[in-house]
Amino acid sequence: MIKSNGRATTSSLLMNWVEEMAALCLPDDIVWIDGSIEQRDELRKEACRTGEIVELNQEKLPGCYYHRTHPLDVARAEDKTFICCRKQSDAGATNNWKAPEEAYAEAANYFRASMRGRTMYVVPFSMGPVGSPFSKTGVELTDSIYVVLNMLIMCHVGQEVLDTLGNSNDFTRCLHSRATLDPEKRLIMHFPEDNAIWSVNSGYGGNVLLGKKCLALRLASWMAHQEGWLAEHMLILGVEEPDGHVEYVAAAFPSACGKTNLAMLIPAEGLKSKGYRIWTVGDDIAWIRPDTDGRLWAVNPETGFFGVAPGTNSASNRNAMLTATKETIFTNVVLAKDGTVWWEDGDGDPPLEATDWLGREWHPGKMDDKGNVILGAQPNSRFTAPVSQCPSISFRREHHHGVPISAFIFGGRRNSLAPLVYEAMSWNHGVFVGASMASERTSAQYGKQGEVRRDPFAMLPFCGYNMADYFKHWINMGRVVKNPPRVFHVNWFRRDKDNNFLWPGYGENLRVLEWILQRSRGEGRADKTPIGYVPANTALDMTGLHLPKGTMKELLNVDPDAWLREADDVETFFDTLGPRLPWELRNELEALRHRCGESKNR
Ligand code: GTP
Ligand code: SPV
Ligand code: MN
Repeated sequence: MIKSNGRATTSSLLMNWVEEMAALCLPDDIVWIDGSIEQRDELRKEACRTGEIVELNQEKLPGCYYHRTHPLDVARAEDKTFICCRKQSDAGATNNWKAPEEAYAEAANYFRASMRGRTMYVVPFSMGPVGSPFSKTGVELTDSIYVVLNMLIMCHVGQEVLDTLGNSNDFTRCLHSRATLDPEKRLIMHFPEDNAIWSVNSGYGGNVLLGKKCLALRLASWMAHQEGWLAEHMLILGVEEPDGHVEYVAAAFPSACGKTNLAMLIPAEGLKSKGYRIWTVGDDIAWIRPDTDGRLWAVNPETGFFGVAPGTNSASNRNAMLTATKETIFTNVVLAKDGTVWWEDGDGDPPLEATDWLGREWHPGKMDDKGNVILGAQPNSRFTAPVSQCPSISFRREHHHGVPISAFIFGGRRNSLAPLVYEAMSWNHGVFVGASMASERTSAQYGKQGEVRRDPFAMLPFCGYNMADYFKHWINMGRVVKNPPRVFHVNWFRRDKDNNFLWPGYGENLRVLEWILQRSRGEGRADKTPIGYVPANTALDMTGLHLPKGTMKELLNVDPDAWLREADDVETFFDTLGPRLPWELRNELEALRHRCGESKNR
């Protein structure tokens, strides 16, 4: 007989499903998460007792906790992630696919009795404000308190969600079990036609916080395609001008390529006198809808940041550091003896006495047998912190309609080729720029680091349907709105011959944002190149930033030969996407080749 803390819902649909899943996973207990502080505190105590989390120094880091994932479970598992729709062609060439019946049966083998001796937590959650017409409801069943505590930060959770849901069937059924954490048996499966997600044998963020990448991107992108909106891997930020006018941009960069950093930008010293202020609306996911005013409006469906720790410090991202000072969960960073945390390129000196992310004794400069320095924090270690604690959080964050978008920005890590910034020549060209995005692989995904891979719209791992259809959907979106935003591409990561970054990045990126907003208003001087418009000489305000002579020229340089090679590579990629690839993109590709050829002959 399963114990339970009582019916928290009158919905027979929900009760039946919870009972059905319990009959599969066989938990000892079922606990409904009500969203109260009292219950959260009980769960924290319980997880500390079992060692699932560690309480940090409550004087220095009030309400903060520490967690280590399994050493083989530190990033999203893209090769174990599947879209399980009836027709394989609807998942498309970029997604792993399994037939739904087969997928359920395979995963059920791992879920069966996986919660014996454990508790099943029922987590009702809302992506977006509870009850807003733009929000989506989910219920996640999980055997991990770590997951529950993260969900409490990342989205709206609790009784309020159940009350709003009532007896409706309109919720995403999310099932998660750590099971044995066996990487060979790990499966992250999405059933868009059933509005369901099954995740088993992982305990890492993006694989298990099912409201985030699984619901808010993979399933939501499927829904958005059918319903006429966009679910995107984008940050949203507002730039406030001295007169109080705020304009908003949305930017897509692949994982660990600077969304959180840009979303929380603090204006560079040299630009302070201009009086700009940056407002953070979101750092990872944007849901975007056309509105009656002929513009696109965006909301951030999350209430928390799940940010990369290494590299985050008071100089690179002061707002993130200030956000993560309380009520924060730190995962896979260095745990100091005094109950504080540290990570590479963080604040302050590394602790002399500490344990590393693997739980081993660790000290600064520790080396392995081969003389290589041992990192204390896992490169994809993260902090989970409430957005409400962010000093730059936008007052419009919870607004039902969100914010109107003036510009879309695409970007990635490119050692060479892509200039600091360029503007697309039209909406369709902008879609081409998004579709042909590429970036060096980072620690946020398994695979060879540094290798350049195509990552269209930063959605390669997150588009829940056929990528070619997704491109067409973007092309169509430009037609349904009267004033589509202009589209830009940025690259903060271009390097010189000695492999140093040419651009200082971070707060200095505001110089580029300023030009982007000028261009969207029809101002800002630009030069036409084969790939689009780049800032004209002296069009970027460089007050207070002294780059070595020639650097700006190198940053904005467009090499037609290199772009012709790029065009070949893009074509090879497009060819893998199958027959549904929109002809408009093939036209854009040929136009790019033509312009590069012309510029060579000039
Ligand atoms: P996900 O949470 O995985 O989606 O990542 P993200 O896109 O939010 O990336 P994040 O902002 O956490 O940045 C990842 C890494 O990029 C950090 O190590 C940053 O220090 C680095 N980074 C961010 N902005 C810049 C920049 O302008 N220039 C340079 N050189 N590095 C940057
Ligand atoms: C990303 O990898 O893009 C992230 C982290 O934002 S995760 O939630 O793990 O997907
Ligand atoms: Mn992300």
